[in-house]
Amino acid sequence: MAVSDHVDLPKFIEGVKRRNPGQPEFVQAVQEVAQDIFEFIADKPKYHEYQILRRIAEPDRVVSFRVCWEDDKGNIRVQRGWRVQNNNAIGPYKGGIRFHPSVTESVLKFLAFEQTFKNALTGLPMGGGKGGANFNPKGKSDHEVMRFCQSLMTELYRHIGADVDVPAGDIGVGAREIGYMFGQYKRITNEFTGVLTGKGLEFGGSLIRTEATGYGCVYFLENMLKHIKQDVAGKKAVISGSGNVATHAAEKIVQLGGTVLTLSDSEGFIHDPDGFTLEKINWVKELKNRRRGRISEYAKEFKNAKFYGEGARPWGIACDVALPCATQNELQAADAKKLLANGCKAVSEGANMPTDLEATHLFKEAGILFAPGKAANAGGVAVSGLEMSQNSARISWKEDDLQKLLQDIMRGIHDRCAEYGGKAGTDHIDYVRGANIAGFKKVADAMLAFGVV
Ligand code: NDP
Ligand code: 2IT
Repeated sequence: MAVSDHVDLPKFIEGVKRRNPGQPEFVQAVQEVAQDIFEFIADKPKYHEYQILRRIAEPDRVVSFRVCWEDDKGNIRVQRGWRVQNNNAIGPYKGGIRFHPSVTESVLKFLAFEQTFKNALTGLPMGGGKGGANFNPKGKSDHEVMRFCQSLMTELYRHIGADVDVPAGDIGVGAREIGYMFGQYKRITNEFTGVLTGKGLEFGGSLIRTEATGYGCVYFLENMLKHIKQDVAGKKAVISGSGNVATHAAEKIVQLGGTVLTLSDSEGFIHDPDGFTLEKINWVKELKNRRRGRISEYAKEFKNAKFYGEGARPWGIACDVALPCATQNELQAADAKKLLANGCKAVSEGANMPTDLEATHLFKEAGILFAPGKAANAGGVAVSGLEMSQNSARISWKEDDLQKLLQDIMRGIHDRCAEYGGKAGTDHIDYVRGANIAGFKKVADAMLAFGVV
């Protein structure tokens, strides 16, 4: 076999940009990983010779399809759906489905790429994938959402399977949507298998899957703080988002004795100087999940709270820790500067790639604790992996056992990041570097074992 020339980092990035025109999110995600990997493999020629990073940064498969559905007024609507199967070296493709008008092939390719590293970090046998559609569930009736989910699954079913590719939820896809999609899959195939995770408890779902991403993100924060001999109790937290990840992260912060000052949605953020209690967080869950309302309504219910509109983000509120839990690139350089100036000590990413490249560099330079999403939000997919195991064995594990497994997995991820991101002679951990290298190494070694396929 010919040994190809070792490509250097700038040439590699240039190639990624050239091959993926008009896909800035995907290029950004690859760029964030590539520098650390190039340093790691500098003295390991096999990874270069076998073009491992180049191969991970080229999805195994991108399936794109039309999704037609009929709205309540009888209009025919046309959406675009995708499933990106990035890499299945260590297990079946696994990753969520996102419904949001901003979904593009670039966004799903970035998410599937990140998912490959994240899933490897969990220690469970799961490859990386992601899917979605440019469908906006806001303002749609239950029946419209049902018809959309059924139409999407009528195409998607042929590309997935319990041992092939196992989707789950993400932005805009929660218990309701998973129920509709699972029902349609079961109807078409006449099979009851663990083809989706995040299912209802009545039909094969796992306890604590709903809470797992937000809780896991706070457990990761707790592990980082422990490393510098601090804890969550007494810390003031600023959180963005008000969906699944944000509300459960908020709940865990409060349970551990911290104070949550903010939550947000795409229209703006709420600052509650009294702090969000567990009762108030339950009120937000009810608002978002059942009434499908807007976070601005919180200020009408709780009079001390103030709503900042026009898409304002919460990063200017003084805090000890920040948890971005809404969406990609929601925390930029100016926001990072505000957080640092206000004395923020730690950032734990509940969302995927919420901090852009410039802001990431500012956090790294400042030397604060900074946990990238692929490590900090891996609790969700980890419990999805446990849901798959339970489905295969046709059993349901107890809540206490699952809670402990989640905590153990998050500690394991922290320690894997520390192993590869530690700096000799100091106790500083570069969690971004650690997560990138630990995730890469597992996938890369499996790929080496398979040869050129
Ligand atoms: P939800 O749909 O439950 O909530 C999303 C929240 O983020 C909402 O408050 C939403 O506001 C806000 N949001 C979405 N898009 C934007 C935007 N463009 N600008 C500002 N705010 C926005 O999703 P999740 O909580 O499940 O997901 C949040 C993040 O966590 C995503 O990055 C997702 O990929 C990541 N994640 C989720 C996991 C899971 O298990 N669910 C696992 C790991 C990561 P609005 O209602 O106005 O749209
Ligand atoms: O980004 C993610 O890790 C998720 N949306 C969860 C994926 C999963 O398969 O549970």
